[in-house]
Formats: sequence, structure tokens, C-alpha cells
Amino acid sequence: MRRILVLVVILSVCGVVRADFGLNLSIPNLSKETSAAIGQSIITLIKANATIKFAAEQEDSGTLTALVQVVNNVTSPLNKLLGATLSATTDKVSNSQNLFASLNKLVTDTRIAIADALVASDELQWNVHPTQYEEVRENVSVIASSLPMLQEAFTVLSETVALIQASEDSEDLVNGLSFFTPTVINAMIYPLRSIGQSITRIASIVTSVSKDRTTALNVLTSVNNTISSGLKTLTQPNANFNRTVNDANTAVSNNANILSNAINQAYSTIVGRPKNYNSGDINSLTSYLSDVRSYIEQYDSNVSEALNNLREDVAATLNSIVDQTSRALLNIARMMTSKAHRSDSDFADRCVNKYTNQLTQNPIQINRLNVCMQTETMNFVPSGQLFRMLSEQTKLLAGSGSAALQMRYCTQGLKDCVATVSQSVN
Ligand SMILES: *[C@@H]1O[C@H](CO)[C@@H](O)[C@H](O)[C@H]1NC(C)=O
Ligand SMILES: *[C@@H]1O[C@H](CO)[C@@H](O)[C@H](O)[C@H]1NC(C)=O
Ligand SMILES: *[C@@H]1O[C@H](CO)[C@@H](O)[C@H](O)[C@H]1NC(C)=O
Ligand SMILES: *[C@@H]1O[C@H](CO)[C@@H](O)[C@H](O)[C@H]1NC(C)=O
Ligand SMILES: *[C@@H]1O[C@H](CO)[C@@H](O)[C@H](O)[C@H]1NC(C)=O
Ligand SMILES: *[C@@H]1O[C@H](CO)[C@@H](O)[C@H](O)[C@H]1NC(C)=O
Ligand SMILES: *[C@@H]1O[C@H](CO)[C@@H](O)[C@H](O)[C@H]1NC(C)=O
Ligand SMILES: CC(=O)N[C@H]1CO[C@H](CO)[C@@H](O)[C@@H]1O
Repeated sequence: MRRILVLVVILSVCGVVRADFGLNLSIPNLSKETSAAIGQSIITLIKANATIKFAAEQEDSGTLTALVQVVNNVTSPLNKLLGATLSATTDKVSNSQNLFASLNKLVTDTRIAIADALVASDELQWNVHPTQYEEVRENVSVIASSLPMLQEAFTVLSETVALIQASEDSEDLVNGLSFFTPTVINAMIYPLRSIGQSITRIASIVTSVSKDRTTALNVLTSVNNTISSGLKTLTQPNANFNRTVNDANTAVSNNANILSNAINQAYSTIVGRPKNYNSGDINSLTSYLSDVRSYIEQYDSNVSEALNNLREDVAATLNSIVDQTSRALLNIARMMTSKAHRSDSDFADRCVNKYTNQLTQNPIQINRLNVCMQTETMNFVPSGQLFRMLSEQTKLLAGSGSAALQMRYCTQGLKDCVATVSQSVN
């Protein structure tokens, strides 16, 4: 302050002069240092933000929305403030006091937006690595505390410029320059540099969160694709099984019909010439034959019903197993990836890589089920073994809630599989 008073005395005899900040005077290194302090920070942040787009469209959690809000509040109007500051350092024509008034207004608006960014960043706490959360908070806070310093520096600069402009001696331009000491200039450069560095740091965290999310989404898509192709490989064995059941049904029906016709034939022969048999007393014989025929018809209809039930049960059980398994696999993958987002240990990342890779490897459980079915349909006997195995598997799956458990079964064909499953269920 004392310097400024001295300045008033010295410059009161000088003429009107202009330099940077509206003064017609180049303050050495001012623009260069300002530009270096700000650097590419805002551009880097906007580029980092652009990488979120894909993941933000896919993800339903609020994490990325919060991150975008932090970016938006940090970017604007801070970008205008930094741009206006830089152009003020080479401005030799504007009215200085208007210039500082508008810088001052921008600082005030920016302070409000940065306070909003800090509030928005709270949302990140449970959804990103703790260090990422801390770093975003710290760097937004650094920006918040740099802004009052910048505002203070603008006040000193504006007073300095006003004093130079108030002087009447144009020859004192060089004297005027001497009042832009490194201390006065650095008071502005220092907060600008902190702001620039913090923005760049936030940009790099935004990039790494965005990269994590994109990787996780790719893993989920990959698991999902493996499940879908697993489902496709199941279609053919399922159709084969269906056909075998239908064939068995037809064969049983045909045999029953042949037998039934043969009995009818016997009937007509006997009924046509009763006296050839048992002196004409054919009552017990016809009633016996009639019983046999209705027994065969009942058998045909019972077997047919049993086979239909088997087919429907298998289809229903299969759908339910596939459905549960698919969901279990996806949930495991989703849980592992989202846990890793929140965890700060390297182990979590390694773990996700290891297990999600396993989940995306063929064959997963569904394909193994496929092997079971092929083995079974090759030497199909309508024993209900397959159905029993499938229902036991369902019980097991429902009981354990674990798809991983299932993956251990049914690799060795049906009989071993049934034995294994029965043992673990009993
Ligand atoms: C700035 O100063 C230069 C000479 O130092 C002069 O030629 C020019 O007219 C001045 N411009 C303004 C806008 O005062
Ligand atoms: C301007 O910067 C250069 C190097 O960056 C330095 O040598 C020089 O002393 C600076 N001038 C002023 C007046 O600060
Ligand atoms: C950040 O990206 C989102 C889209 O994900 C966009 O809506 C927003 O305008 C971007 N913000 C900035 C400052 O570029
Ligand atoms: C901060 O961002 C939110 C949402 O993007 C917006 O509604 C709010 O106006 C911003 N705050 C300021 C001060 O610009
Ligand atoms: C999995 O794929 C199916 C279609 O194949 C799709 O409808 C579903 O949305 C996908 N789910 C995920 C989490 O990607
Ligand atoms: C199995 O057969 C039944 C009846 O013939 C049919 O409705 C069903 O679509 C078939 N399923 C498959 C997978 O072929
Ligand atoms: C057919 O099923 C009924 C009811 O389940 C049963 O009582 C009957 O003994 C069965 N008949 C044959 C021939 O299997
Ligand atoms: C400019 C600045 O202060 N950046 C800080 C951002 O946050 C990290 C981690 O907390 C600090 O190490 C940086 O100093």
C-alpha cells in the first residue's frame, strides 16, 4: 500500500499512459507467464470429459453424471475467466477499470461454480477409488482457495494501473513499469498456476475413471456375449433331445397299436367262431382280451403323457437354469467390477482381471450342460435321468446361489454327473 501511495506522488505529475491491462505498455513476460501458468489445462479437461460419453450412456449409476457435473462446474465459467485474464495481459486498448470489473465479476461467478463442483464431487465418494475421490476433492479445493488470491491480485493490479493512468506525464511510462514488480505479477501468476495444475490433475483422474468404467462395460458385454453364444450352442442338443423324446413316443405308440390290432384280430377270430373254443364258452377269454387291450391303451397313453411331461419339464427346467445361470454370471461380473471401482487395492484390479477373464472363457457352465445333453441323447432311455439331473442341478443352483459351483458338474457325461450331483444334494 505504501508503494502505491508513493506511486501516486510520483505519477501525479505524469501524463496519461496505457499498457497491458488497458495500458499502452508491454509489461515484460506478463503474457508469456500467464499463458504458461494456464497451459492447456481446460482443453485437457474437456478432452478427458469427452471420453466419458460412451460409458455415461451405458451406465445407470449416478457416478458419471456426478463426474460430468464436476467437470462442467470446473470448466465454466473458469474457462472464460482464464481466457479473459490471458487476453487482458495483452490488451492495450480497453478501458482498464471496465476490464478489471469484468474480471472481478468472472472470479465471483467462478467461485460459485467451484463451490457447486465441490458439492457435486461428494457423490463420487462411494463409487470411485478413495484416492481418486480425495484427489478430485483436494484439487477442486485448491481451485476454490486460489480464486480469492487471484481476486486480491486483480485488485492490486487495478489500483496500480489506475495510479499510472492518473499520472499526467507520459514520459513516466518506464517509471510506471517499475511498479509491476515480480511480487505484484507473481501474486497473479501463482494462483493461476495452481488453478492450471489442479485442472490438469482433475483431467487425469477423469480419464482414469472413464477408462475403468469403459473396461468394466466391455467385460460385461463380453460375459453377456459368451452367455448368448452358450445359449445358441444349447439349441441344437435341445432340439435333438426333443426329437428323441418325440421318436420314443411314436415308437411306443406304434408298438401299442400293433399289439392292439393283433388283439383285435384275435378277438374277431374267436368271436366269429366261438364253438371252436372251450365248447363255446368264450366269456372269460373275451373279458381277458378286453382287459389286455385296455391295459395297452392305458400304457400307451401313460407313456405318451410321461414323455410329454418329461419334455415340458426339461424345457422349463432348462430355461430356468439358463436364466438363473446367465443372471448369476452377469451379476458376479458386475459385482466384481463395481467392487473394484470402489476399492483402492491393486489386488481388486488384478482379481477382476483374473476372474472376469475366467468368466468370459469358453466353455462356461451352459456349454457343459450341452455336453450332458449330447451324452444323454446319444443313448436315450426314457428313464428321467436327465430330468432328475437337471432338477437336482436347479436345486443346487438355487441353494448355493453360485454359478461357479455348477461349473464343476457334468463334464464327464450324464451318469457321473448325476452321481456327483446326487451326492452333493443328499
Ligand atoms: C501506444 O503507444 C505508441 C507509441 O509508444 C503510439 O504510437 C500509439 O498510438 C499508442 N496507442 C494508443 C492506443 O495510445
Ligand atoms: C523474462 O523472462 C526471462 C526468461 O524467461 C528472464 O530472463 C527475464 O529476466 C524476465 N524479465 C523480467 C522483466 O522479469
Ligand atoms: C462433458 O461431457 C458431457 C457428455 O458426457 C457433456 O454433456 C458435457 O457438456 C461435457 N462438458 C464439457 C465441459 O465439455
Ligand atoms: C453447476 O452444474 C450444474 C449442472 O451441470 C448447473 O445446474 C449449475 O448451474 C452449475 N453451477 C454454476 C454456478 O454454474
Ligand atoms: C445381454 O445381451 C442381451 C441380448 O443378447 C441384451 O438384451 C442385454 O441387454 C445384454 N445385457 C447386458 C448387461 O449387456
Ligand atoms: C420340442 O417339441 C415341442 C412339441 O413337439 C415343441 O413345441 C417345442 O418347440 C420343441 N422345442 C425345441 C427346443 O425344439
Ligand atoms: C396309468 O396311469 C395310471 C395313473 O397314474 C395308473 O393308475 C395305471 O396303473 C397306469 N397304467 C399302466 C398300464 O401303466
Ligand atoms: C495443484 C494441486 O494442488 N494439485 C494437487 C491435486 O491433488 C493431488 C493429490 O491429492 C496433490 O498431490 C496435488 O498437489
